Amino acid sequence: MQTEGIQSAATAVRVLTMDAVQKAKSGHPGLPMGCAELGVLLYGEILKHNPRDPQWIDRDRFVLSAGHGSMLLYSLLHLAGYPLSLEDIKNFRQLGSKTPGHPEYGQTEGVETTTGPLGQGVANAVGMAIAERMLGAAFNTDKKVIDHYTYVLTGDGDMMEGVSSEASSLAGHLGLGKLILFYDSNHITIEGSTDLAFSEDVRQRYQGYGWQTLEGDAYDIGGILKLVDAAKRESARPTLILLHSTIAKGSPNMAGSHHTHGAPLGAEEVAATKKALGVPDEPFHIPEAALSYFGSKQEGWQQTYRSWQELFEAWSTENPEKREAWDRLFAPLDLSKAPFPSFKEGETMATRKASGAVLNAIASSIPQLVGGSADLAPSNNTLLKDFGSFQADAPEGRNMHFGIREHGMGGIVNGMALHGGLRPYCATFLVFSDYMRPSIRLAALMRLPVIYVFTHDSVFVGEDGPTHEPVEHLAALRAIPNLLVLRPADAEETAQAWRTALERADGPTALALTRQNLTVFGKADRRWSDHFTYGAYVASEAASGAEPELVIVATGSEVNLALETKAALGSAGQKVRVVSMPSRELFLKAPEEYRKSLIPDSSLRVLLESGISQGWAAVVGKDALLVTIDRFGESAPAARIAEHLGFTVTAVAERINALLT
Ligand SMILES: Cc1ncc(C[n+]2csc(CCOP(=O)(O)OP(=O)(O)O)c2C)c(N)n1
Repeated sequence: MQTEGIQSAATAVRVLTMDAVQKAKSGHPGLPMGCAELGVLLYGEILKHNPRDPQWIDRDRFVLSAGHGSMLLYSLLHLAGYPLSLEDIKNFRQLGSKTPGHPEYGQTEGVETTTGPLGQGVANAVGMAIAERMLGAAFNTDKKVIDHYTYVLTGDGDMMEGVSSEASSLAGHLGLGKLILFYDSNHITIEGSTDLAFSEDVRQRYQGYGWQTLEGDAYDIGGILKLVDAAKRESARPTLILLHSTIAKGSPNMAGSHHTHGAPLGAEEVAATKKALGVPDEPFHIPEAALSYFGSKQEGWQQTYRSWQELFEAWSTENPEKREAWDRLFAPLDLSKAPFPSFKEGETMATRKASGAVLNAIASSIPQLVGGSADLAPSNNTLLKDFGSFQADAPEGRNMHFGIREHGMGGIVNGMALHGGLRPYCATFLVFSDYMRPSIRLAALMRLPVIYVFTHDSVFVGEDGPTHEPVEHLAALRAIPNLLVLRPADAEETAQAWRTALERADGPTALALTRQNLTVFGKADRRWSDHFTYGAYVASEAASGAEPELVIVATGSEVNLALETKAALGSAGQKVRVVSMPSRELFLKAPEEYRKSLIPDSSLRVLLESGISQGWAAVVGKDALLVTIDRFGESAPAARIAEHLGFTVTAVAERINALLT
């Protein structure tokens, strides 16, 4: 082992970190300095990776869950030879740089996921390890073309956040033996010592989850490698390696202090630290031995990489069918052969049920589609009936059982999507989307094409009452940039919504689906499915030739209500156009000409949605009549709630008549 080279590289990590943070006048030097040796061991000795091909599918994954320690990752990517220059390091935290404050997926090659919101990285890593297990089961023969580990580095903060507990609990249940978590236990967080708020026995907790747990010293190089060997030998359980460490190790006067967590050390202390480390007091100085250490690794990495490619070629020759399946899996999704079901006009069906029918019809033709629910599959209709459950002893299953862990589920599906080769979906009641909102936001930020099946999408859930009745959730989800929210109005629109979600490659989609039955309606616009991409279309036209005097814009279940109301208006209904708007975001992005033709400025406008009114003025104008629900729901049968809140044909017709006369 090249102890001297490793030590020197750790010094380089400390220097780059101190100087980058000092130059940016902000950042977190503590963790990178405290974990420098571990970081060097990961990138130099432990990870199977190739800096010349950061996308290599069979690389080990490394997730820096403690994303505030981003300089650890950037220093190592630079030293190991990833395309991240010293200039990039000098631009730490600057606009448009490859070295943003917290690692951002898609900005920097070698960054596997966006981290910073603590705990999320743990859930991402669990998702990556699940993906590895699934794909290994699908493709491996005696030649293991998918055979890699997922490593994650966490701090006290990650260990405190609930999302990591949810995900770790599931990882233990699933026996993810190729998941290895390092816990940088430095007993320091922002406010001071962890004694202030964190006194549990983390090892015992993880033992309770069914993990192997190990413990060591963050500066015992040989010891760490032995612990990793032990972790790798354990194939039936994930492993937690608790490492005792000192925040800002190397700083003579500030090591161990919470003041090093999130602020530059200051020029004087940087100079003192460099002196103590025995390096010249020059900014961004990298010792020669550090460079030659990583330089000496390149040949081995390339050899391992070439061996995998040879293995892959041999496997392809021996298993042409598997190879074909592989190529299909990693190619952009082709829906041309997916047998989307059709539905009959007049048929009544809840959109959650239609969604289940769509999923089951297309699942065989889209092998990358995997997912499940947070214990609500029978209600969410998300079970793939022809495929088994994914479990420790059934890695070929395509149905995930996330348990009642919405937040963990959100982070895990992000990890599955990040891994590559899978198109994951997950499900719960719309009202509980709040429980997973931080992960949804990250999926949107990372542009991951995850699909959320959110059922029971309104107060018409009924008897379960206001705790289970979403009112603000559609608006809250629409507020997340790059999240596409689709609220289909009948079974046909539901199929189109699934198609739209699957065609989307650069961001997540939330499907808001009903518990209650809706009638499949005849669509006035024959090109409605094309116009779905514009977010809205004419569901029912005003009497031919006439400019509509009034336009009712409705979403989801309220389109049925709008159509029935129009019918009930009698001859006055002739002046009314009904627009179905499955997506407000898509409509707002549609060409202005289309928007104006659908909702002419000259028409009276009514908006019908069983949710809060926030955001609708931008679509229908400030003077429109908003039939919305700007309060919590009630516990009662759905029909009674509809009456109570004015969501009946009679009540809506009355308000519209008042407008028309
Ligand atoms: C969800 C979330 N809450 C709060 C923060 C703000 N925050 C960033 S680091 C940190 C303390 C983390 O302490 P620890 O994990 O021990 O890191 P260390 O001090 O060792 O660097 C906090 C509260 C965050 N990034 N994410």
